[in-house]
Amino acid sequence: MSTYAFRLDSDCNPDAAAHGRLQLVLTNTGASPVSDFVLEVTSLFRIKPGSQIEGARLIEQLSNYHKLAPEEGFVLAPGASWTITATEISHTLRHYTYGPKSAVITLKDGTKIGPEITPMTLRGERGDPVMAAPARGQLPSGEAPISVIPCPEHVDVHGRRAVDRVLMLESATDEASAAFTAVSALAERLFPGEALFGSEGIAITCVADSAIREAGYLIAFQPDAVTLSAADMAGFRYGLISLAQMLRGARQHPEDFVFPARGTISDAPRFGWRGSHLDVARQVYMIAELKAFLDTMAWNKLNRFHIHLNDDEAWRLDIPAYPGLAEKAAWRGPGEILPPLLGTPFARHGIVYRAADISELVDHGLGLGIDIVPEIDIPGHCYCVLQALPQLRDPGENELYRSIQYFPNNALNPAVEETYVFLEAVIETLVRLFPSKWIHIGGDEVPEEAWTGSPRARAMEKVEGLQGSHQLQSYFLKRVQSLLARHGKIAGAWEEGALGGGIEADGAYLVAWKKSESGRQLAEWGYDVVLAPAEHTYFDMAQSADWWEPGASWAGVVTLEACYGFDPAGDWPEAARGRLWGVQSCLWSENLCDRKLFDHLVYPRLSAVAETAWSPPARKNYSRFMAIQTLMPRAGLG
Ligand code: TNX
Repeated sequence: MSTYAFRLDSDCNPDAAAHGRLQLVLTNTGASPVSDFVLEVTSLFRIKPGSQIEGARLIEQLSNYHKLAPEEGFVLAPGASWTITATEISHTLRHYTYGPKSAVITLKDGTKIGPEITPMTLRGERGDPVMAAPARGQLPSGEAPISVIPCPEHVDVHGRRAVDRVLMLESATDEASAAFTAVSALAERLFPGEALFGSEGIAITCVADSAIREAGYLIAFQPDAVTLSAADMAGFRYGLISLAQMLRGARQHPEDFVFPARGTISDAPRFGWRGSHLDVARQVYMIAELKAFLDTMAWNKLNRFHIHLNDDEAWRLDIPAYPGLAEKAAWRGPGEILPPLLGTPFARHGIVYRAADISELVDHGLGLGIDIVPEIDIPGHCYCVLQALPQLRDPGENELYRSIQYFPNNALNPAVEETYVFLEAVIETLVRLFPSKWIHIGGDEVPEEAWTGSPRARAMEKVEGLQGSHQLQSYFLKRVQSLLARHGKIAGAWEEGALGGGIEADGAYLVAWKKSESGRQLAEWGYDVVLAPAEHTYFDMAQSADWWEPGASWAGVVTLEACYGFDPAGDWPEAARGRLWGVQSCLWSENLCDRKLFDHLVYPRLSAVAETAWSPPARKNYSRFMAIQTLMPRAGLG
């Protein structure tokens, strides 16, 4: 019997061509020669469609899925290698994570063999991926000796109490007791066995005080008593989290931190919107993983989870009125409407979120004070939607356009009426499942040439007096916004939602992601704004320029210090400041087929964004942050 085995190596030489030279080297590590085979590979690079490739023919491609075959008659003998060289690639490859992520070789009899894939090298040099967490720094002198992130607004504490005891509720309002139950359960999930809360120990008296600001709290320490005052459930929750953070810090690093015996902490968030976005379309996330992430958000006092539910590469939410949609578009694999992409194994792979899954997630969030803000990304990023529901295309469309990720004709068409029937059904489902006041409708990265080949779109331009893709998009987003308004919902969109006349500012908010300055511009145009500038808050960006640091870097590298150093609205005029709702991070999941990267990319940058969103700018101090960040939880995925 023959035995087949292969290894797929890859290398990048950035100096050899405009975007570098990419080499794929398939070595036959088995005992039999092979011929007439094909190689399928997914990655984060994309070879330009129609470009010259040395050593191979590109016989099929969709975005980062490539099907390659050797020249006719080529035989790959045992021990020999087949080299493919491409010099026209989509973008400069800057980290090993841009390389092949999944692959399969199909022999002429149909046998499929998965090769061993080695991390992509730089100019032939091997290395080890960087996965180390940042080291703990020393607490700078003059800083209050408490281990609370985000840093509280006012701290004036003295002395220390013994910390071999747990936090216990002495007396409380109903709200405070509910907060105590939720925070103790959270602490037990995040730090099992650490015994932070219990029924006998440091007594906490909870007092309702309507004079305290929304979500704020006041802690008064005495040698044998702690009083926690707040006006609402969120305030009690955050006060209890701060107390638990102090207890942990004082236990683990008594040389720097105390659980105070006297004094006060008074605290309230700078912004009402303290968010994290996660792309659950590019990869498969189980509900349990999302809940674990929410737990870490809550410990950082973050309160908005923006869940990106669809993209070109998948549609995750079951829409009962369109049962075929998720059934088809949530799955990638051979013979599916989507091939494997971004590391998907060469077998059917995906996940559908049904009503019960969403309820579980929403309830988990509500218990932690986190609103789940769903995003349906339209009209762009809809390749798989249009594959699953081809009736949403203009049958007369006669021109090819590609998105930045190389998906062909991937935007819902504003001039196809059934689009709105479909979106009404989607919105009906979203409204039923997500209690959030906000529904995000995407609006990003629609190719400028979208719809130029659509006779219906051209006719609509005439009838409605519109011109070009931006104005068509504005028409489309406004119509969807009015569907949302009927349900009393506010529409969110990425900053491109302002193009071509834009979405109505009333009943909308925009997420500024391109540059720190773009948010200011939007605010001056009258939009409410959430800031998520890629150069500070995109966790998919690598943390150094090192090839072996995982991530992308189209927006540059986002070191922990650059992330922490983000100064929202620092130079905004007063009038624009009033439009700033807050700050959020974004994690796009292209690289997260390897779930082990999750913690490395997210933590402690999550805590850095949380401190920016919560603390007064004058209170921020990177050295103090570095001394505390190692105490913050990680989701532990993968
Ligand atoms: C841009 S940011 C996108 C996403 C990609 C991301 C990768 C935004 C609104 N759109 O489609 O995943 O870059 O960093």
